[in-house]
Amino acid sequence: MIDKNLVKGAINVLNSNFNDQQGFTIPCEGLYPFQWHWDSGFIAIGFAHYDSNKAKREIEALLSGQWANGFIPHIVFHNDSDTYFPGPDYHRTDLHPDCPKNVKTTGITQPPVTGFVLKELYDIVEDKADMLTFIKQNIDKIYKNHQHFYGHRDPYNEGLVYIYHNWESGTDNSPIWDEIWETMDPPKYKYERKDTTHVDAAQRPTNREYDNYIHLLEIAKAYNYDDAKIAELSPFLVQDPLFNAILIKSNSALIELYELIGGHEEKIVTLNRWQTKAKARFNEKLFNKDLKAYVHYDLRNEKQLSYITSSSFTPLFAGIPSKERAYIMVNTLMTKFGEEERYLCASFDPQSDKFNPVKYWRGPVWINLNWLLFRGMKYYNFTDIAKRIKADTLTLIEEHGFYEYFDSRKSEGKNGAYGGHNFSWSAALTIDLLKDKL
Ligand code: 9WN
Repeated sequence: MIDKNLVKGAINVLNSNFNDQQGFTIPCEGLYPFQWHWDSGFIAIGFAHYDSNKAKREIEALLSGQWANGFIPHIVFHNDSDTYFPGPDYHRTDLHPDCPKNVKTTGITQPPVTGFVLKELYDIVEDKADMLTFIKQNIDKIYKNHQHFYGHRDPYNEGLVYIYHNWESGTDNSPIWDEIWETMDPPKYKYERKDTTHVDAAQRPTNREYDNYIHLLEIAKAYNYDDAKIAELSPFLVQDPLFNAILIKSNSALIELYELIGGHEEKIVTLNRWQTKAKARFNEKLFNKDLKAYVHYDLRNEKQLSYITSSSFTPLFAGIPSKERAYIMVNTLMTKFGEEERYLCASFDPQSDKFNPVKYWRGPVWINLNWLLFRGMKYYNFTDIAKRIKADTLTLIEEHGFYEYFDSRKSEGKNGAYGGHNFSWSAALTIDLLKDKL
């Protein structure tokens, strides 16, 4: 039974965050006033359930920021706003010859959701022919994006791509990065943070952490956003299981969509080649047998970063582990994250002393991660766990509203919602979860 009020509330959030003139949706007013890459993908899924035109416009607006070399940036600055740092003038992507000429963007990316989102849009809408026309117009742009990843972000030709900034991971303030911050000693930059004017500083990264974030961007700018130079010299170079799982899932979606369209055999052969290599290396390099979960790999310092986060389980979403391994991982997840007095799923190992239940990506529950895990559990037939993730997610939204992140501790009750309010992907994915029959 679909809760009509919740759907109505979610639609209100999405519609009021949608910029009709420019055809994109902000993640949340004030705190995030531009178009963000992976946010837009999740947002389009929400739109597809009630307004396929907006879903298409959202993706088109994101792709209007694509670079000539295929790169899709993490923010597209369609508009001006002084409520966010670093804003449109900071990034200087004009230093790179391939940056778009008509719109400003950043020179970092985010988890490449657009491929699998196109397939979701096709599956959701009623007018399949219309959506397929849209997909035909845009699918090659996503293919080119994946080509760029494997050509420029995989220095050892392993089938695994790196990220060079924590903001590329989407899980920006995860304790995973702490070991890397210890290898860096950035200057104390002078800039004015805006995020802590919108949200309690206790729920956001520290100033010293922000110095690291800015330092990595300064390095990229100093090398004119040249991938080869960044790969050689950036202190942050990580193969992230969430990022790579999303890329692999998007590869699968592109294969299915090209098959549906017909006549793209060469691309399908290439995509299958990428997939075989990527999945094999992923299983070999990113699984940690002692922790019984996938972990991040620090390519700069050549070592696994041995922590368990909610990202550790997202390979389920992309069908990467064998059934046996999936069973082992799910056992890890339920032992560490799944106790009765906790909502699924904390973003960081609740048994670790680095766990912080209120701070941005260091512990709270995020709705997009829950959605990925829900889908992963469903795919591997862990039906009861999938149902629990769905129920926990909807309870959090019902109790608090469409916040950005939530406390995993049930004992926090009414106090346990943090970050931005009327947050777009929380609304969009609530609609999708409510429509799911499970
Ligand atoms: C930096 C927009 C984005 C999300 C990220 C989330 C947060 C930005 C920030 O907000 O990151 O990109 O300023 O903190 O961590 O996942 O895409 O919602």
